[in-house]
Amino acid sequence: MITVTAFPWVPDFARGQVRDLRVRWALEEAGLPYRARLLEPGEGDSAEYRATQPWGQVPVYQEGDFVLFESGAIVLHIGERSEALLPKEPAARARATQWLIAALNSIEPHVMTVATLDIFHGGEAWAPLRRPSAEAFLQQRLRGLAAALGDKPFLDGDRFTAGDLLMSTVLRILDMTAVMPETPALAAYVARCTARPAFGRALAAQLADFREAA
Ligand SMILES: N[C@@H](CCC(=O)N[C@@H](CS)C(=O)NCC(=O)O)C(=O)O
Repeated sequence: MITVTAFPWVPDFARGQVRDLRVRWALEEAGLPYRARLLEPGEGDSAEYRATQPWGQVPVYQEGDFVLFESGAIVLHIGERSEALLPKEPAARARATQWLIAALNSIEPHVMTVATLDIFHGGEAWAPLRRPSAEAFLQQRLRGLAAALGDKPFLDGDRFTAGDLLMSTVLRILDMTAVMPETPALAAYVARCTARPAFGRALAAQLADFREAA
């Protein structure tokens, strides 16, 4: 049985955002059954857990002896087993991977800069000095993304891929910030991705785990 590590508790603002959601969503798209393994208090700091995730973070994916960390790597691994995430045709598969890496490498760092400012540093004297340039840079990235999306339903055209899964989960992080995207097409894109039944099941499962662990 596949297991995915997750937290039993996070603050309210982070519920529905923790990165095990990406893995749960990919598993739902692929139709692979899994079980969430909720970390015990302090387990993230243990040598045993750090041997599977160097920073004590979630998610960690495990299937038998095979263990993997990094949500993007895990989604790609699951994609190997499902055309719902990675097309078989080599060029389309490479483009899906390209968008997944773009989500994690070209968009997420800038989303996280603003999210960290808004969520954790809002009250600090330096935050208002840093924020305008951080948001301006992010908006520039979002404009480029919106232009690449154009009027297509998904980043590579008509077909949802692992690239859309990662991109939409990264864009959802903006729900926790005060950023008003200048690009309404991206909000519609996120809504289109997250309207998928597999996303709904993944989100419901993460939220249910928080409720049940309370
Ligand atoms: N790049 C990692 C990031 C994982 C990550 O940031 N996990 C957060 C939850 S969303 C976490 O475990 N935070 C607790 C910590 O960093 O100690 C991935 O995508 O898997």
